[in-house]
Amino acid sequence: MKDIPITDVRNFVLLGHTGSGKTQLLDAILFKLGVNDRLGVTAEGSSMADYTDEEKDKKISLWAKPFAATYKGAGKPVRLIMLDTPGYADFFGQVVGASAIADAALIAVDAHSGVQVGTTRVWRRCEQLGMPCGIVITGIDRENTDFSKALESIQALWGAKCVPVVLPAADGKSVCDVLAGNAPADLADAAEKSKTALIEAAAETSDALMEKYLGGETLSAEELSAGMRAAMLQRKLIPVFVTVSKADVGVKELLDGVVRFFPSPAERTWKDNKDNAIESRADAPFCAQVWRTVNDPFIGHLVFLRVFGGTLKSDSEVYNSTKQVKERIGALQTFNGRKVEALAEASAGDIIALAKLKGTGLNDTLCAAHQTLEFAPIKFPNPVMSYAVAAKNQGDEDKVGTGLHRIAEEDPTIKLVRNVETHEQILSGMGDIQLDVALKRLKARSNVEVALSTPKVPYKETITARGEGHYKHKKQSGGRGQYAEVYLRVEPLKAGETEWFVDDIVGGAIPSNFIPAVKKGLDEALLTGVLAHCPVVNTCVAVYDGTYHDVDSSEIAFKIASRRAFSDGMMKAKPVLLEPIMKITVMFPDQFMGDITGDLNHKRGRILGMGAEDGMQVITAEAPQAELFKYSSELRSITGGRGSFEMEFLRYDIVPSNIAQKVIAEAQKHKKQEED
Ligand SMILES: Nc1nc2c(ncn2[C@@H]2O[C@H](COP(=O)(O)OP(=O)(O)OP(=O)(O)O)[C@@H](O)[C@H]2O)c(=O)[nH]1
Ligand SMILES: [Mg+2]
Repeated sequence: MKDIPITDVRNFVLLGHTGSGKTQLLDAILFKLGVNDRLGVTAEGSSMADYTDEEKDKKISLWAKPFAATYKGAGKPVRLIMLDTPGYADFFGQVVGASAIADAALIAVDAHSGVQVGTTRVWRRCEQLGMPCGIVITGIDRENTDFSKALESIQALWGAKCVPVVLPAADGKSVCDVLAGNAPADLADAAEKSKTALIEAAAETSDALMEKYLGGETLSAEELSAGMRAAMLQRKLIPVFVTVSKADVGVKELLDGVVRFFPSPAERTWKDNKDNAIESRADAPFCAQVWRTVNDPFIGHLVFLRVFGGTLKSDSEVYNSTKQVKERIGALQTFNGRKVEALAEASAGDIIALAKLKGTGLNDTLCAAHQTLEFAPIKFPNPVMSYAVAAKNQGDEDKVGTGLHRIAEEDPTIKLVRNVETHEQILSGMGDIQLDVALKRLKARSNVEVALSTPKVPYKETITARGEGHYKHKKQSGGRGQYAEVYLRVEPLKAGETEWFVDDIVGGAIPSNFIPAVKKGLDEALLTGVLAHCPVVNTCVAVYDGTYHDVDSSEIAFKIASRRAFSDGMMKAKPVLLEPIMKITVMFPDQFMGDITGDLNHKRGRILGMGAEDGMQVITAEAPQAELFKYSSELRSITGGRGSFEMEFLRYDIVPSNIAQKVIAEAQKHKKQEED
């Protein structure tokens, strides 16, 4: 913004387990800063932040959303850019997007529940990003909660660098600033201890400050402030706040703390994909990245940008360096829930939305004309559960496809892919609630419904030995006949080899003009193996002999002969069925260890490693994909929502013979039904 220098901008993201009070806190802030004229309450559906019908219905946040306000509490105005994120595990993709572009994180911990799996997950994300963090303890007004206990459990996990900068009064109706030196008697000792820890953390950021501190001198307010900010930036200090949002307790002190401790966009170093630091000054060249896109039925395609450097003006032209196209920019908009405001310009730290861009999508970099810098794309998590989707009503297939593609465009953790091997349309995501929301959107927007089913496993086939194959195709029926004979050898492809076809014909036993037809026949044969009609992989075919007929041989005859010769060879080469094996990382509280390992054993899983990390048990294991399509909901029911997991493809492995027999019998039954 024009009148507020970058040093007075603070951009942070709210993170935490679901129900830890992030959105309620944001509503309290928006009310306090006059953005909303009443206090929105998430539980009552009146939140300014959780404003979509789906959010009101589910009473949780579903999207990462930016909010902007000006705070004048500390004298000069400070521009606050705040991002709310969902804590529910299915929507972790939103956390990944928002945290990738925020300057700092404020992690909410509910005093009643303490650190939960969702808290650990966001903590690990912050560690991975080197993100400066603060913590806000919420819910101390609930029965059987104790601020000191919550603080101790946080410090036990994340260390003494988590230092309270405010302390709640015994009645929970006010907080005191530990640096102000006016703590009531019952908090005086605790306040003094925190104050010393803060001063030491500040002093440790520079030799000059340390010397002064050790020499017994008092650090000036500016020195202390600069030191504390540097300590937070280096993740050596994690200021801890406490709020009772609905009662407006600690909210002002939190905002003062954000101004005092959190880095400005000029202090956080951002880099492009070539590791060059971005100049954040308002007069530096403009650069920004798209971290979220929305297909709004009324507004159309919207992109949300985080500005990292320079200034963007409305009605201007910029360069999309990712797609290498120019973009015409109209109005710059900020959203506070439904409330839209037009801005004349935006600079480092700002998050704005742009409508009607021609070719700009998620992760793209926009920059000033003649600039070529690009930001590394944000890496979103892989989907962990899949369904086969089909239109409920015949004739709706196209509408379902386009509608779901538009929904997947808005959420990078939802994917819609046609599996060419199983011929199914596969919808994948992070969990049942996310997919349920997506399908409700589809119904509301496109008025179509879908049927979901467990996807077919994309099995493959291969051989484990050598095999000789032969087929003579000979037909005489009235006019011109058909004739072709092929001899071939199949064997497992050697590791690292990619060339699967060998022409070993000598002396023109098969004339060279028919060799392409022979290869084509094999290409087709490799698409449907001999066991369960699955694609054949890692198999080398050498065609070494054959016969032909001057008149009756044709391309089609050689295609048929080579295809059948291949099947013959493959049958003799000890064929096996292969299935995809996934690697999963499961995180959960200790008490579920037995249930989770038992369940994994039951799923033909193999545990690769286990250990305690950040207060949670973490197991890495591999298991067949066939067993994992529903793991997201199964894990939720085992742990009552207190576990989370990630999944990635590892490799294809041989299916154990007892299971393979069932799959093969099923496939053959299916094929027979199709043929009948
Ligand atoms: N007693 C009490 N209740 C709170 C406090 N903060 C939030 N709540 C309530 O806790 C519930 C969850 O609060 P939200 O702010 O929606 O939680 P959230 O962290 O945004 O949850 P997700 O959006 O799912 O991640 C709501 O019913 C709030 O009214 C608090 O400090 N004290
Ligand atoms: Mg929320």
